[in-house]
Amino acid sequence: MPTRQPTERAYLVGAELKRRREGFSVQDSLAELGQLVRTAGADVVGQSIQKMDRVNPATFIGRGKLDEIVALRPELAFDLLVFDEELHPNQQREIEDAFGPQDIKVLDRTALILDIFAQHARTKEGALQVELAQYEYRLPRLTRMWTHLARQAGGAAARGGTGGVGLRGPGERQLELDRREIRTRIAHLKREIEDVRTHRREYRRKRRKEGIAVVAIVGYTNAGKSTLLNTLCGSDVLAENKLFATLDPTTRRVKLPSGSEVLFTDTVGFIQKLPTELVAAFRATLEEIAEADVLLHVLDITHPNMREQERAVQETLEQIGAGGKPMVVALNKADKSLAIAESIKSPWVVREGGPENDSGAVRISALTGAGIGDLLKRVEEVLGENLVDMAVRVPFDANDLVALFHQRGIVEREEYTEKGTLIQGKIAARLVPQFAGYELTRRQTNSPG
Ligand SMILES: Nc1nc2c(ncn2[C@@H]2O[C@H](COP(=O)(O)OP(=O)(O)OP(=O)(O)O)[C@@H](O)[C@H]2O)c(=O)[nH]1
Ligand SMILES: [Mg+2]
Repeated sequence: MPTRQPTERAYLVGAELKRRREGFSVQDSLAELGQLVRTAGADVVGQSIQKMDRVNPATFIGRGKLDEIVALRPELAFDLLVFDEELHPNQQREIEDAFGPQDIKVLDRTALILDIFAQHARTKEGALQVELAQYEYRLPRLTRMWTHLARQAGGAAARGGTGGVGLRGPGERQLELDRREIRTRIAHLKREIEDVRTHRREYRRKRRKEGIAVVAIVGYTNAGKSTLLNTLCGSDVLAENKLFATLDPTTRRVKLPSGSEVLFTDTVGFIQKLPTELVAAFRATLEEIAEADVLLHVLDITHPNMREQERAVQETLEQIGAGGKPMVVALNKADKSLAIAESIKSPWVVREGGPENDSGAVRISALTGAGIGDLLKRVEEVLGENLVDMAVRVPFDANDLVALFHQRGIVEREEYTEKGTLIQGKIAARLVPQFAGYELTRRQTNSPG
């Protein structure tokens, strides 16, 4: 009978730098790291925080602190040492060496996230992107730990077994490949991902031509994005109380209150300290967000770090060039929030009902469906808000544009002239670029009819 590997034990390390950037406190960040560790399948057996002026270039934390942690090992019997910040490959090596001849896996936040991604990728696109990110991360880190542990995992790993936290995914194959081969593999992956991007771009072009608006659901991991998509369209996208439950984008058609249909996409959640290389590797997926018409930002108002999460999402959006997009904010988990309204003293939580404030945030429960009607109205407003009065002359060889105006806009006058079809009416500003070159007049309007 196959025996299950015992659950790996992890010890967490956080650093409190004097010149700390804004956002999560070290404690909150470590708590989140603990959740990542558990999602990856290991237990947390202890943690240390070191206050320091600057990073030690050799071992990241101070030598004395590291020795303290080494001394704790016999008692706590941890297999993993997980740092909340990205480690330089040399630091990782030095830390491993500090444990002498005993094996220890030294991971950082990035490696952990990649590990979870490797477990959760379901589609070819997701798998390709994770593999690329993992090779790029591991290439400069072919340390004793990797080589030794991969050898230990040996045949089992080669047959598809797991090397435990931090070694899942392509890492198991890594030993058989030298650096040069890895580089070849990276180049190959990049080409394949480029194909995915081209395909997605083509698909988006088609959608745009048909005038179908796209709403991208964005938000911190575990905010409730997939639950919301499920409630919106009665689907059953995997929604779990796990970090990064979703990796691959899912797109569904949803009817707005006015009857028009739009597409909602649910995709990978964000997290603080997401390294740029990881964001870059996920470009094909993230472009879906960057090219959406409207972003629907789902916030978990019951999370004590809601504000910090909101900011982390905003920063990532800026990083992928989606910072200035029109946005609707959904204040999610309202069903749970009243009970804890007092404890977190959030201004979002204490007021009841409908649109919440000037920014137009809407309180909802993705789980019970409360507030979803209001939310969709708000989405519709933002999507169609900026109707413009426009007159165009469409040549006969571009008749699909005439059809588009009829399908998506309000045609007030139509005439056939020698040079093409003359149309005057109202249409959503987001569709205007499609008529480039054929426009006669245009002005902003405030009334929808
Ligand atoms: N009480 C309550 N729980 C919710 C609500 N929405 C989502 N949840 C729970 O929150 C957890 C995360 O939900 P998901 O929909 O998987 O979150 P997500 O944003 O898709 O997360 P990732 O895919 O991991 O980024 C699940 O356990 C959901 O049941 C809500 O409105 N109320
Ligand atoms: Mg999800």
